[in-house]
This record gives sequence, structure tokens and C-alpha cells, in this order.
Amino acid sequence: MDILATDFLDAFQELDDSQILIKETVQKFVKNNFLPNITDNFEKGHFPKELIKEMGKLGLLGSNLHGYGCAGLDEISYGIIMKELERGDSGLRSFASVQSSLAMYAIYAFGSEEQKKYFLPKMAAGECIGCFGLTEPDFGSDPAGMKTFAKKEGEHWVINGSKTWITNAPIADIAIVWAQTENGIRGFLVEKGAKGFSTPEIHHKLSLRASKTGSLFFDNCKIPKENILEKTVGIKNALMCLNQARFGIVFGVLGAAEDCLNEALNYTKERIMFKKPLASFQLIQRKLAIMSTEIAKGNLVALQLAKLKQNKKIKPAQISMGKQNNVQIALDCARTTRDILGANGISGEYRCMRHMCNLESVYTYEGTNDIHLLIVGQQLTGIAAFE
Ligand code: TGC
Ligand code: FAD
Repeated sequence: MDILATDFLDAFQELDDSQILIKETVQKFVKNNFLPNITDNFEKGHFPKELIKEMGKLGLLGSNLHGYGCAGLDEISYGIIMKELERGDSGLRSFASVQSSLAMYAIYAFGSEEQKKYFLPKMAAGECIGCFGLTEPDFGSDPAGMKTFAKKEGEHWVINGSKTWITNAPIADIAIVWAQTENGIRGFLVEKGAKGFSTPEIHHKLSLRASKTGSLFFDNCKIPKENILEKTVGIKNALMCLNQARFGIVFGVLGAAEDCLNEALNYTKERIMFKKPLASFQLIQRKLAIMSTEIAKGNLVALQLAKLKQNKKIKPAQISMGKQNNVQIALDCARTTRDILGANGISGEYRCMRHMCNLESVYTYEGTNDIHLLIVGQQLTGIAAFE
């Protein structure tokens, strides 16, 4: 059998039948429903909301959660879903990450039985869209410093403050909101339409354009006292949600990286310069070989993390190493492909520049590249260098 450029070490050649079916199903969904309009959607800053229920029907939302209408898949299958969505566009994977690993997981892990029964089946079906509000204008890498405050007043919680850079905010039916209380940081469920709650869109993004991003504003926002996530006791619970989403990113970004490598290979075999295909020049082959090698290593990292997570042995610093490493690989592949395509590389007629612009956000969100290096550094030395 030939060696696949995007899986040089055959890491993904041992999937079981169900994992192969999942991969093919998501690939087909992305190819038929998402890709035909991505260039226009990216230019217009449009997220195709009409696809959400279809994603729900396919079991792609909350797919590694068990019960409550969720598919209960294994961690490799979850990773494959993220990878195939991000092969299409990081914005599509972002939607699924936030819905599944941040919003649904928060309710799944820290909500009451009533909250789980009420929200999770609707969210798995794509009938209720979630967002996750942790970042504030003055507290990005250091969310524990947040100022948003929730105060208990009789039968209600009253929330004041703001969150920013929140994926899905303008289209969300429900927001998971982290706020200071008299007893530390707790999580809350704020439903669309709550008095004093608004979710304006952030405009002029040059990255993740086919994804909706907004702010959350709370002006004496009143929610029922039951809308607290009762098992939350501090910032640690928000960080536990991030572990889930960061794990998905480890797989997801490889989809974008592989799409770039395929684009670079096709292009360099066709494009003639100095009377020869670009693919015949040593410098070009070196770039292709480095991309393929880094993707092969990234695939092994992803699969090893999935194994650890499946066996419930994974540690946050291991996920940080994977997120930092694989996002860097994907961004490097996108930039290299952009370079290899010359002037065509900056055109939306090709895919690499869109992936590259998207990956600049992925490099920053869910913990910046440097923050993840510092988390690994803390693990190695026992010294936290954040402060
Ligand atoms: P620190 O004092 O180190 O820890 C506080 C407590 O939390 C525990 N802990 C964790 N637990 C589970 N998972 C993790 N990843 C954990 N990290 C820390 C820790 O053991 C401790 O527990 P205990 O029992 O001793 O109380 O916390 P810190 O406040 O100093 O923070 C450290 C730091 C910088 C690593 C953390 O704040 C961090 O990760 N910052 C990055 C912020 C971030 O990633 N924000 C993401 C926002 S969501 C988003 O970007 C969505 S993008 C979505 C998309 O479109 O895909
Ligand atoms: P800052 O924390 O100000 O960091 C700026 C720079 O300083 C970075 O290079 C950083 O690495 C560096 N730095 C910071 N602290 C240190 C330190 N101690 N030592 C060394 N260097 C340091 N947040 C949510 O809560 N929910 C979402 O759904 C969400 N979606 C997002 C979608 C998009 C498109 C984007 C771009 C962001 C999103 N975010 C979301 C916010 C994201 O998580 C934050 O942007 C991220 O955590 C970084 O925070 P910041 O932007 O405030 O950067």
C-alpha cells in the first residue's frame, strides 16, 4: 500500500469500522453541505446556522458524552469528528467545540439532574445553541481575576459585568457564565432573553470569519436561583471544561494542516516554473517533507492523548503540550503552503490563507501558545511562571 502524505506513519490506518464510518460520514457532510459555500461565507462573515440541526442528527454534538441524547462515542471518534470539521474550516470546529466541550460538558459535569435532562438532549440535537463566557476585557490569560459578579438576592441571582470574545454568543440560546460570588467563582446558566442580558456581535474579525463571536453584557441581569451550576466551586471547574475543548483542538487543527499539505502537493505537481513542476525542486520538496513529518508527529501525539483520555489517565499539562504543539504545526503548514502557492496563496480561491488566518485565533484561544508552554514549564520545574 502507498504511504499517505498526510499520515506518513500510518497512525490513523488502524481505526475500527465504526471510527472509519464516522470519518467518512463527517467528511461527506462537510464536503456536500459546508464547503460549497465556505469562500462566500468567509468573505461575508457568515456562519451557516442552518447546518446545526444536521450536525445534531449526525450525532456530532456532545458526541463523547454519555446519556441525555448524546452519542457516547470513544475519544478517538470524538477527535476524528473535530479533525474532519476543521479540515473544512476552524470556524465549523469551533462551533462544535464550544457547543460540545464547553457548554454541554459544563452542564454534564456540574449541572443538576434537572438541568442535564432539560438542556442536554436539546443541545445534542442542535435545537439549543450554547456559548461559554470565561474571558473578560481585562482578564484573558488570567481568568481567575474576573470581575463579573453574581449576587444572590431572594429568589434570583443578579449578575453584573461583561465577557468578551465569546464564540457563538450572538446566536446562542444559553450562555454558561463564570462569575465571582461571595463564595468564589461559580458557573451560571443565562438564557437568551434574560432581563439585562445582551450579546452583541464583534465585527471586523480577519480570522474565523465563518464563525460568530460576540460579547456578553450583564446589567443587573436577573436569573432564577436554580440557574447556578450547583457543583461548581472555583476556577478549577472552568479549567476542567477547557481541558475537553483543548483536547478536541489537538485533533482538529491537524485537519486544517492536512488540507494545506494536500493543497500544496496538488499545486506543486501542476505548477510549472523554470520549465519544471515546482514539486521537482529541492527546496519545495524539503518544505513538503517537513510538513508531512510534522503532521505525522502531530497525529501520534493526538492518538496518544486520546488513549490516555479514554483510560482516564490524562493530565492537564499533557493536553497543553498537545494543544501548543499541534496548533504550531498547523499554523506552520498553513503558512508554508501559502508561501508555496505564491500569489495564488493569498486568494480565497485556494484554502491555505483562510486556514492560516483561522489558525491565528486558534493559536490564541483556549490558552495562548505561550501559556501552554508555561503550563508545561510549571509541570517540569514545579514553578509557576505566570505571575
Ligand atoms: P492555578 O492556581 O494554577 O489553579 C487553580 C486550580 O485549578 C487547577 N487547575 C486545573 N484543573 C483542571 N484542569 C486544568 N487545566 C487546570 N489548571 C489548573 C489547579 O490544580 C488548582 O486546583 P486546586 O485544587 O489547587 O484549587 O490557576 P491560575 O488561576 O493561576 O491559572 C493558571 C492558568 C494560567 C494555567 C489558567 O488560568 C489558564 O489556563 N489560562 C488560560 C485561559 C484560557 O485558556 N481561556 C480560554 C477561554 S475559553 C476559549 O478560549 C474558547 S475558544 C472556543 C473555540 O471557539 O473553540
Ligand atoms: P492576553 O492574556 O492579554 O495575552 C496577550 C499576550 O501576552 C499573549 O501573547 C500571551 O501569551 C501573553 N501573556 C499573557 N500572560 C502572560 C504571562 N504570564 N507570561 C508570558 N506571556 C503572557 N474566550 C471565552 O471565554 N469563550 C470563548 O468562546 C472564546 N472564543 C474566542 C474566539 C476567538 C475568535 C478569539 C480570538 C478568542 C476567544 N476567546 C474566548 C478568548 C480567548 O480565550 C483569549 O483571547 C485568550 O485566553 C487570551 O487572552 P487575551 O486575548 O486577553 O490575551
